[in-house]
Amino acid sequence: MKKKIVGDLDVTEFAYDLEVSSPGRINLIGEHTDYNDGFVLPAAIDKSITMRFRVNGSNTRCTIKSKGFDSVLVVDLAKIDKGTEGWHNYVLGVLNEIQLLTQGLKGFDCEMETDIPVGSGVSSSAALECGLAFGLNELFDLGLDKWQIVKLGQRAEHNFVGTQCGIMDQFASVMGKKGHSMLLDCRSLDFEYIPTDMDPYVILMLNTNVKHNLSTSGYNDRKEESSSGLKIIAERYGVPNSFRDITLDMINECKEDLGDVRYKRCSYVLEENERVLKAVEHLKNNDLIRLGKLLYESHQGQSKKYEISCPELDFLVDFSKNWEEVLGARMVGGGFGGCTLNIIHKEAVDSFVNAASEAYKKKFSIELSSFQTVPSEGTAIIKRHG
Ligand code: GAF
Repeated sequence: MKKKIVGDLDVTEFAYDLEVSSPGRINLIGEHTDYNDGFVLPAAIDKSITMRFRVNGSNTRCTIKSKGFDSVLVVDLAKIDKGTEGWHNYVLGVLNEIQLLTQGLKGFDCEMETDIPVGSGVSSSAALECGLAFGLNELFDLGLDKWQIVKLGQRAEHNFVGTQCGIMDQFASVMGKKGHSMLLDCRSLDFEYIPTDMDPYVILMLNTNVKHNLSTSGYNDRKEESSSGLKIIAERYGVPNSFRDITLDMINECKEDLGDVRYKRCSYVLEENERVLKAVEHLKNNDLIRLGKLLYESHQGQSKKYEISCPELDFLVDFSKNWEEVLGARMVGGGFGGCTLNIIHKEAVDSFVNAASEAYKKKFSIELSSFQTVPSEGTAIIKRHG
């Protein structure tokens, strides 16, 4: 094997003890509802991060090598501080959270590569967090269960990355099941696997390849706007501070106190929750036409009421409306860029992608990319040696 040195580090591919795969996710419907005690309907996808691990014999020295970024992160477990480079904080955050929960972590080497488009709203970040936590749990027999892995991934993002995300992405990455989406009640954390085979329709993702600067600050702002709106309503009616304990009538009656922005945010959350539950009924009844309509309504809410869309996403959703083979489309994930999800007849995929790419390029001078996906298994071991 040929030695490869980056800086003073030997980054030759190593013989590993364990190989883990951790998927990204889509979300059929239910956006920005997770941190609002609401419902979501995500699925793990057939794009994932692959992570190979080995115990390196050191007590505290860890190396994490990313093939995509061609860089190595070296961590001393005795002293974990926030880093400066993008993906480092996901890793550092996870290591820090594991250390807070267990004593069992020791030095390891990890190399990783991914085919999940990064920064595209399909949660390459949760895949990384959960793959790392899951792999280390197996490697060092830390005794964490799946929900602990989900929640520590979320905390890593809160504490080290700075996005006050909900639970959906980590949940979908870890709990995903082939052929199923998952209805998650983000208040109780109860969930149900929903068979999601749409044949002859398929799930097509169109990637705007834009990520507007607002993506972190806008996300946190939305969280603040919805929760401060909720507080006003809950106080006025003396009900618990949860979107599950208020009604649209209450929101309407508080319209003046809420002001325009908070009014829009709060009513969106309740409407989106209702759409998720209806979507599940339509999926169960194989009524894809009604499901598709809900996707369009959902996007309308995200664009006009929650204001997390952007011109590129709106353009692609509007474009799809001219195609009868597309039953529905909407933005996916945190918003302000990333992908649209389209439910489209399988025979129309190629011509639709060609036409959308041409129109998108003409309008924005940006290349569109696309991929088809299917609901897939969650984070899992691929191979173990020894
Ligand atoms: C991001 C967050 F990480 C999720 O928790 C969720 O809020 C999503 O945006 C919007 O639905 O992916």
